[in-house]
Parts: sequence; C-alpha cells; structure tokens
Amino acid sequence: MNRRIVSRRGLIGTGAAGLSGLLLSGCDRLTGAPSVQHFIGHAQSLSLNAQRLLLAGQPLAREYTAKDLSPMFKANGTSMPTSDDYQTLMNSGFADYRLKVDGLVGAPASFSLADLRGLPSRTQITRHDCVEGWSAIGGWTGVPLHHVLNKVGVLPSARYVVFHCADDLDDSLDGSGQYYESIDLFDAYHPQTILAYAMNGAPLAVPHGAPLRLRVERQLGYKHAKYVMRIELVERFDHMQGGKGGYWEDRGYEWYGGI
Ligand SMILES: Nc1nc2c(c(=O)[nH]1)N[C@H]1C(S)=C(S)[C@@H](COP(=O)(O)O)O[C@H]1N2
Ligand SMILES: [Mo]
Repeated sequence: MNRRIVSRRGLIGTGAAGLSGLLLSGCDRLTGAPSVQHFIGHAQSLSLNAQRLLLAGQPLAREYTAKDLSPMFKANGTSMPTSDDYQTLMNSGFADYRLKVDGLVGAPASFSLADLRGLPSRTQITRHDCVEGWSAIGGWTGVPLHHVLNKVGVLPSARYVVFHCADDLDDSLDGSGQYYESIDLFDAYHPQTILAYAMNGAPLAVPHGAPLRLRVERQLGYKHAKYVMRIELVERFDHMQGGKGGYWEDRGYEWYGGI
C-alpha cells in the first residue's frame, strides 16, 4: 500500500515535469513563427497532446447498474452547512450559485448551475467507500471536470486542483476548519471525475453536497468534496490551511486516498 502511494507520487512528479518540458519546448519552437502568434494563448494552456497524455491508460473504476443502487446512502460529515452565505443560496434554490474557477488558469470564470448543466454530462453508478467502514452504491450525474477546466484553460505550471467547500466541519486545527480537497491532473482529467449536480436521477440533496460535489471514483470518500464553491488551480498546496492538501489529510489521512 505504501509502496503504491510512493510510486504513484513519483509518477505524478515525473509526469508533471515532463508535461511542462513538453509544453515549453513547444512554445519555444512556436514563438518565432508569426503565423502562429495568435495561437500562443492556447499554447500556454494544456495542449490537446498534454491532455491525452494525462488520460492515457488510466483504468476506470467499476460501474454498476440501476438494480445495484443502495436503498440507503448514508450522508457523512457535514449534512447542512451553517454559514449565512450558504443558507442564503440554499433558500433561493441555489439560483444565485456560481462556481468560481481561478488560480493558474488562462481565463478565470464562474459558472451557474444552468451553465454547468449545459456542458456535456456523464452519469455513472459507482461504489462509494468511506474509511469509517461503510460503502454504498449511488448514481451520479454531472459535468466531467475536464470540460470545465478546458473552458478556463489550465496553465502548464498547474499541478493540482483544489476544491474549496462551503462548510466548516470543525474549528479544531487552525481555527478555520473549512473543508477543502485536492487532486492531481491525472485524476482531474479522468473521465469518471465529475462535478455532480444530481444523484440517483434527482437534483443533489443538501446532505449529499448540494448544489455541486466532486466524484473522484478511484479514491476514498473523503476526497469527494461536497458543497464545492470554488476550484483553484495551483502548483503546490503546502501554504493552504494545514498544508497537506485536504481537510482530512491535515488530520492525518493519506493525500492519495486510493481504494
Ligand atoms: N464539504 C464536505 N465534503 C465532504 C465531507 C464533509 O464533511 N464536507 N465528508 C466527506 C466524507 S468523509 C465522505 S464519506 C463523503 C460522504 O458523502 P455523502 O454525505 O454523500 O455520503 O463526503 C466527503 N466530502
Ligand atoms: Mo468518509
């Protein structure tokens, strides 16, 4: 298990360095040619080839069928964020919700739920495994994260995607306790990594993370950030909160919560 984590981290390091190298050499060759000057904006965000490299040979998490759906899907951790901001959004049915996407991107943007529903969607029935010792099979519909990332353009210096959530789970560590999570670009571009706005065919309910939650199917439950308000592309996360890349990571869990 540890070996797997270490070797995967090694792989992430090489992968990201390789990608930057690839993109830089591409840029160097391109800058001199006036005919491609207007493409420079694109060359500075992840190229199609770089994205294909991120997707190559990545296994899918097992998918189930409707008859496998768990009759009961427990809500865990926060089931009702208490902040005024969240309560206001909730009381108007999330009509004013905007997902912010910023950090190391070409064009920071924000998306309403209608915007997100208007992007290509994916439905998947998967098993959710919580470290607390329970599992449940649920159906999730949402927009694959890579579609959102491609709208804003990921800069080659970005290595992680950080999800900032609406809830304060507790105040025990640094006085904030705000839930957050992070994944690398391999998981970010994975076809089953989606921002889900529906569960089992109905709009996502508040206990399960309304209006938007992450599904990152090859990892454990705590990585699946609920109540996602903002997505930030970063090169590193050691300056954020407890420095370990997630609420539970700051409290001792592995950053890569592989199943
Ligand atoms: N924002 C936020 N996301 C969260 C949590 C939380 O408390 N707050 N709990 C995590 C844990 S430990 C699990 S198992 C799943 C639970 O998702 P569910 O409530 O839909 O079962 O959400 C994860 N994402
Ligand atoms: Mo969990």
